[in-house]
Amino acid sequence: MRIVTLAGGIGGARFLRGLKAAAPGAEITVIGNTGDDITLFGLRVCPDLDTVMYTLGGGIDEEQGWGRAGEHHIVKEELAAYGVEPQWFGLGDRDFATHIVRTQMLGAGYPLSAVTEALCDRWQPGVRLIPMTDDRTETHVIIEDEHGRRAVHFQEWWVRLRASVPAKGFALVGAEDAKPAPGVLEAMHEADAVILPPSNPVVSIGTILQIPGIREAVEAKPVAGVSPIIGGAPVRGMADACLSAIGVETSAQAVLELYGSRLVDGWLVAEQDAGVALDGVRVVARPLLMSDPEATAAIARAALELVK
Ligand code: GDP
Ligand code: FO1
Ligand code: CA
Ligand code: CA
Repeated sequence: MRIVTLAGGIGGARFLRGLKAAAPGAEITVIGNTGDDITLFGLRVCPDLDTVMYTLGGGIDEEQGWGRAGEHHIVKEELAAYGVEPQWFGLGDRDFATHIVRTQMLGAGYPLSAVTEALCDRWQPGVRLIPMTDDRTETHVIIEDEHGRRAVHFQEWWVRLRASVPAKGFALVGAEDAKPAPGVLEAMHEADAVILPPSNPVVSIGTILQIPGIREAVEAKPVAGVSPIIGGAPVRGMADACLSAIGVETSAQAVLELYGSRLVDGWLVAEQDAGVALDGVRVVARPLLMSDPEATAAIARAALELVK
């Protein structure tokens, strides 16, 4: 079976571990979100790609959900001693190496998709990980504070401001001219099914769907989605702040309506959200907490059932 998934960071990566266990023979292609990407200290950082790569490759800091296990922060301390900004983004020493390799390869002219493949040679994630696009696209957040109405990089809003300043909207800068990375549409066309993990519907899945051509390719396939919202709240993170910014309620029902029946054919909700319904969509209620490998594999199996 050929499966394509669209994935953000933590929610996507954890689900993918379950999917690998649930479908051991399947060929899994992951279209990764690059809207979170940022250049810091001259280095290109791709948080969601790295979260997927480290999680599936066994290098993730399990507790934190992002960054490397066994991390040190000497470089960060030294940069701070020079007073170099930003100091609100915590890059670890091991993680720095990834960004150095990536930046060096990008500088030599390799596209991000080739760089990601090279990084995955080391991590062997067991899936094909492709960035949604090789073109530079970044999510910016429109906020209004004492400095007036302005746009800040997604990471500044998410990490520095902790989404404490309400977002008025999101803009994927560079989206209109971006093309899906090589392999994205091909994988989509060859796919038997597409699964949307419980990634952030706005700044992970929603971002990937903004790359011209991707939404149409997904719509053409049997698609099952897993709700990231359980009982009216995100399981972790600040997806509620993202949903309110685009005028969508934080509920499994509202996220299903946001995706719509043109995009998804099946929707997995938590047991306390049984009752969620939309014409043309098969809704199934199951335990949706990815609390351990078995529970996560069971979620993935249930998602696969919806597209069988
Ligand atoms: P990020 O890029 O690191 O924010 O990660 P994703 O976009 O891939 O996923 C974030 C979403 O995962 C959040 O909205 C969470 O609600 C959701 N999530 C995290 N853990 C779980 C879980 O155990 N079950 C479900 N259903 N959703 C989860
Ligand atoms: N998240 C934080 O909350 N604080 C950080 O300092 C931070 C650093 C960081 C470094 C590398 C990386 O791959 C991810 C990192 N994250 C950090 C997570 C990341 O900003 C967010 O989880 C996602 O981009 C939001 O989806
Ligand atoms: Ca993300
Ligand atoms: Ca469809």
